[in-house]
Amino acid sequence: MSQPNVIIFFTDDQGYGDLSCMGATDFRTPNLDRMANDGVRFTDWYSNSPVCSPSRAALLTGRYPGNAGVRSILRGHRQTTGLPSSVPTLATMLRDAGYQTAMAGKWHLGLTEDSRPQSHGFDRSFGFFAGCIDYYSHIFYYGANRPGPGLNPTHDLWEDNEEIWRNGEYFTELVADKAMEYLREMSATDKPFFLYVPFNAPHYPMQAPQEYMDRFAELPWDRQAMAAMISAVDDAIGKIMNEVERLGAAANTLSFFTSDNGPSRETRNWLDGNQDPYYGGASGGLKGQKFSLFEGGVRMPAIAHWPERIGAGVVSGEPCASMDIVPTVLDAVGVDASRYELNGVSLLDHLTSDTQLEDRPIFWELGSQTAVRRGKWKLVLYGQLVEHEDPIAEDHLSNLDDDPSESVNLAGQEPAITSELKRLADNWRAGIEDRWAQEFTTLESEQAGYRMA
Ligand SMILES: [Ca+2]
Repeated sequence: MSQPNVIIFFTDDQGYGDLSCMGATDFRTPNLDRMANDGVRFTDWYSNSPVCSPSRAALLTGRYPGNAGVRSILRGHRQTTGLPSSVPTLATMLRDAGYQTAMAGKWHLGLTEDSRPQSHGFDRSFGFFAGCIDYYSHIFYYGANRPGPGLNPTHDLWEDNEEIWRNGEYFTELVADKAMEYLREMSATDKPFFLYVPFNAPHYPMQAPQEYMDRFAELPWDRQAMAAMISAVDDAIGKIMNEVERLGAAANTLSFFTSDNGPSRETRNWLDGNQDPYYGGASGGLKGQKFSLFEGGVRMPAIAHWPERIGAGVVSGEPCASMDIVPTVLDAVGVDASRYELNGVSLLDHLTSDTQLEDRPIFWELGSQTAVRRGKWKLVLYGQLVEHEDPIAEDHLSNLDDDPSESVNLAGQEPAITSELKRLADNWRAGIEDRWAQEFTTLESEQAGYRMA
């Protein structure tokens, strides 16, 4: 069998509940629903971080963010360093295996030339490098009111390291067009391809063309804008998947869809002149938002799709994480994963023959928060619900089988489980801190605190 093509679709600040196949009754996402019906939909899929840059680092390297050199949200000025060039990405790994590689969308792993997509294995790249842009002017407006460079808004749209201007064109639609262009280019050769499509939507600013807003005219404004932005993403994914089909590559293309972190409550979404929180994103009843290590911050909608190898209509309840995509793809492609330092595990047998995964703990950290899930148990240390707020408990233990919304703290009732998980989490966190101090500490000055956009 020939090596599969690989596509990763990634959304930004999209909550667990915000697809119609994940239970949203006020949204319509027919293309993603079809992808889920034709593949595997995950109920217990996790991002490796509740914020953008570390989550992307884990997705592309197969490592915990702290082992990949990116632990916090990266800044948006042009001197911002990011993912170290010593850390291999899926693009470098696949290019070494003979693949063509392209990306269209949001990078957010550094702006200096040595941290950009082209320095991390992508042959072609289109999009922006900062954390977000205005969807029509492609300007990063969020460097203001901070010390250091980047005080002014900065234009941020690039193709292959050349700055380009497409003023007035909606970014989600530009991403779809460019992804299809790259697909056509790559399909004209006999090499397999890897296409990475990290949409900026539905990250703030909440902007969508009027035709998409009109689809959800019955919703309140904040929810309407979220629905419209995700509907535009859904249309873009439908167009890209149709292009894959038209090019004759559908059967042997392994595609993933997931989001980078939970829904944002930041006041920047709203932009109505008041500093009031935004409630347009839905975590499907889970606790916490973006920035939180409770489930709402890190549990994500996710789909795997590969017509030739993966059965249709499967729902997986195995705990999986974005760092598992790299080892899964390497396994599918036939590359020896032991060549690389990886923290994720291959999901290939689970996806293709429904075998269970071996039990393993999955860890998270952000600022003073640390968390671990093992089996049905989840322990969150100093867990916050949103940014800028105090932790709600020093130790918060949940049984996710019975209580996926982590409403009851069982730490007092289950001291043995709590102390065992706390030991695991503290050991893991200490390892991350040691590694960081030895290998990545010089990067810290260019990484923003976790409060920054
Ligand atoms: Ca994000």
